[in-house]
Amino acid sequence: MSERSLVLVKPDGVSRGLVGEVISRIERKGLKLVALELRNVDRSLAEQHYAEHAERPFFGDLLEFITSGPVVALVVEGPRAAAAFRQLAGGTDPVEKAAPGSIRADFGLEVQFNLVHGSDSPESAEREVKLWFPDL
Ligand code: DAT
Ligand code: MG
Repeated sequence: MSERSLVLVKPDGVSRGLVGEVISRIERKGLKLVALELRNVDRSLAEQHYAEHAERPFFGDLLEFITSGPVVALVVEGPRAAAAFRQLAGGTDPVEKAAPGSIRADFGLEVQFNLVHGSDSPESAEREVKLWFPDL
């Protein structure tokens, strides 16, 4: 059974020139690319994307960051796509949680600048793919 997931290379990943690195890892894992776009994120999309964090103390900084420069948004597809990309990404904190060899562990230092986003479940993926790529 195939599944889709939303992936973002966040502004830090784009500005550091890690787009190719992330896409390469997705392809080598065996996930298929079904959408790919460089895009600027407006406040409304950022708020909807991170709605689950609206009450968190870091929400303002998170919105500021995700709208600070272009992101690369992708939809990937394959068996257990959401979990598979989360494995490639590593845990949220690049130092304390991300496993060695993951994207966040290999390239990140701080939780706010952890380079990539991946939907955290098939249900989140469905919501996020619709939000970012309504015509897909
Ligand atoms: P993930 O991106 O691994 O799904 P999340 O959904 O809990 O993590 O949080 C979304 C993003 O918010 C995360 O990638 C970075 C930021 N963030 C999370 N916890 C934070 C914290 N304690 N301080 C600052 N930023 C945080
Ligand atoms: Mg999350």
